[in-house]
Amino acid sequence: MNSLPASFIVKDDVKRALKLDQPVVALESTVLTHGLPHPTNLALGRDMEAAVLADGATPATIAVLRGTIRIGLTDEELVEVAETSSMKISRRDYAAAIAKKASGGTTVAGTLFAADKVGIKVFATGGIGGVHKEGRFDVSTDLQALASTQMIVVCAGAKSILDLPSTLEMLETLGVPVLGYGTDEFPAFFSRSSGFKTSARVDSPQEVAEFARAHWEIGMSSAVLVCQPIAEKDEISREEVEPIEEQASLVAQEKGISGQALTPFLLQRVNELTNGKSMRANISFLLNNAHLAAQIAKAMTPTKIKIKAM
Ligand code: PSU
Ligand code: MN
Repeated sequence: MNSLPASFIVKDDVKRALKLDQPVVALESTVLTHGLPHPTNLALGRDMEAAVLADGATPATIAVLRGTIRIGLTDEELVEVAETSSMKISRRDYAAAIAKKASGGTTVAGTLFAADKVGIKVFATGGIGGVHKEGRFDVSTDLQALASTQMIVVCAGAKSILDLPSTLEMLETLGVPVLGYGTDEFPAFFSRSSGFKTSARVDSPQEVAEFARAHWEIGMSSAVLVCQPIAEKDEISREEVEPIEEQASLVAQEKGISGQALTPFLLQRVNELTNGKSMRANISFLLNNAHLAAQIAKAMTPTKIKIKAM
């Protein structure tokens, strides 16, 4: 952290925890700026931080505020992100945000970049981006970021609005291990099952930590993707959600929605068509993932290995 660029601001408690080798969990903020409406987004942001704290780790929500990259937010700053941020910031967008002194939520790829810069090793999100189904070539930079960042990423699978088999193939191509947490199956965001297999299975935070150490000790430079299925009580069955997702996808294509706007549009449309059920599901697994990430961060400390890039 010594040679951190001037545009980074690390919150004091995060700095201290990292210095003392205590568990820290990074949290993304695109889900706050583009995934959920106000004030649900603010409540979720606070609840995810509380979930991390409750399980013994320091939360570091990452966002860009008025041109500076923030690692860890005060409650006031969290309010600012939830109320006023406008940009969706992935890796290509940082410089634009800094130059314009703009604010925004960081995507999985954006958060991976900033968290890695300060030495955070565990990150919780809802679902990663991947290969889209609509129209021409649209592959989330999340996949490229996962291929090149040594981070444990806890998610509920890839967003089910995506082409899941192609997303899994891409993850394999890029050398990213996909672990099922307590399952052999790749979870599908709103549903516990997808019909596709993970590359390995783990059943405890300790097992995840052992896996990550083995992966990085031999010199692998990719992330370890931990996929925890949504809780049974909040699950939406594939039979129920798939036709709705197809409908949302058709509308997106009719309206010519593409690029960065596509994922937020699809998620919002699915939420309307499920009368808010998909948003409740989303919140449920985001919180569960924050809890699990904190437990994994604890299992990862003290950091026993020197983690080197390839
Ligand atoms: N998961 C959610 N809601 C979201 C996202 C994920 O439940 O809004 C965000 C993540 O930040 C992810 C991004 O990185 O959507 C992917 O966007 P794209 O497909 O444009 O790369
Ligand atoms: Mn895209």
